[in-house]
Amino acid sequence: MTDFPSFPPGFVFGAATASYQIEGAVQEDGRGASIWDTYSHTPGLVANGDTGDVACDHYHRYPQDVTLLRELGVDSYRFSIAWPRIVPDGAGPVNPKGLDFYSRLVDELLAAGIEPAATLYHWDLPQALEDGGGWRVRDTAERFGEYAAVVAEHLGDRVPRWITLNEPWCSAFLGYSVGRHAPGAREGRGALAAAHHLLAGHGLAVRALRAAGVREVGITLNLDHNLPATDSPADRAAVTRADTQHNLVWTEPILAGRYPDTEEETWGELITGQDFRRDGDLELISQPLDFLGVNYYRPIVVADAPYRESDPARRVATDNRYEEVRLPGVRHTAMGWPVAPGTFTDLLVGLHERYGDALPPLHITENGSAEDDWVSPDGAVHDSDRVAYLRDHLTALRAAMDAGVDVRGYYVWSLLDNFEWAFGYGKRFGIVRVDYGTQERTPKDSYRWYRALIAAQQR
Ligand code: IFM
Repeated sequence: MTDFPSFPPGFVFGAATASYQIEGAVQEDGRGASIWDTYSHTPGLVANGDTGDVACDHYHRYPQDVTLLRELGVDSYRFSIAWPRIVPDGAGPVNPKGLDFYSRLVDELLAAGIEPAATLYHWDLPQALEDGGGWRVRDTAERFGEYAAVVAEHLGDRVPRWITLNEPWCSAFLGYSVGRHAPGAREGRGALAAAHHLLAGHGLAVRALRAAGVREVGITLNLDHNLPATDSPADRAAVTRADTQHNLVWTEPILAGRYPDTEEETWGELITGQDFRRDGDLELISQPLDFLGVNYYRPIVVADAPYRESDPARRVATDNRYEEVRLPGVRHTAMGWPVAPGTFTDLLVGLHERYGDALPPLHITENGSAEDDWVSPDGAVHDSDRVAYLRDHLTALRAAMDAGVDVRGYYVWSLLDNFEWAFGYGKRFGIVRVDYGTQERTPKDSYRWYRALIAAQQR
């Protein structure tokens, strides 16, 4: 008999996915091109030359995937809407067939007794908007607000929980500074402008969703728990810069209506002048939310480091004079990420302590692990490392709740193995295995474990 952590009645159990990672059908029913189509089709950028062209073929197989969700027993399913399916050129005509797809998905979920939770932006920006400057320019934020209004008008009555952006850190910094995500840019001020315009776009989308009268509005952040490699003042200062770049750049404007007071020491001359900020932006960005979505996977151990680029004119926004070092003595997942569940508790408790009453209730909108799992001769996938990861992180979550953090839900990442961005299909996060040759779905041991955990709760 397994001992499961228990959660209060009403706690939401869910599973999550994202459009480009699972849908495929990139040229069907009027969908426009996204920056991920362009990026993945550029030779050398994605492992193995993988693209999202077919992915898990969810666009055609969504009824089967909803059946998997129903049999899993989840209360809610978090999916994302592909902006280029709805507004193929990013601005201008709306594509009714794109809206129809999500409408059918939502109806299928509701018929299965599952609450839809929709993310408006999980990184698939219409390519036409990138051609006009992408998130570097204010126009993209304005267009995002318009797109949010269209989607909310059509689905707002049936989708109770809305997430404006998924992990804007990745959009701004992996996309415009590190260059490991679409559009693959390596910039300084461009990335900081992108961060600000993502925040402004979030604010405009919140307005649009509120105007449509939807039930719950939030944003999802991938918050990092940064630990100093040593107790030295230099490593501690490096943690401050890492915290600013990963966390405070989002949480300070959204939750406290201010920019981080550590931004100068983090970005130096890149942040001075800030001509992309406008009067009234902080009010727009800090509109009250019904929940904050937190995605958590691993701690980051940070050590002080010199600038990677000696020429200040060539520095990018993530060149914050720190480097990640390996956490000794713990297992690492197939992503090379350390498994240290106690840091999940610490992150949540720290967030609660920092923001107090200004912190809305939390939903853990992603948590999970990539493992090198395989189909055994008995036809099953015995992913015991993933089961241990999920068990230990749910236990750590429960500990944070016991310490006073108000957490209302948990979504496992991910329902399906899927396109893991620049890593392609080689990294498997699913609790259901996908055979990309046949599109066969095989629930793993972790699926059965999660199902049993949900069934064991007092509802
Ligand atoms: O696959 C991603 C997801 O798209 C966003 N959060 C992290 C996951 C694992 O890397």
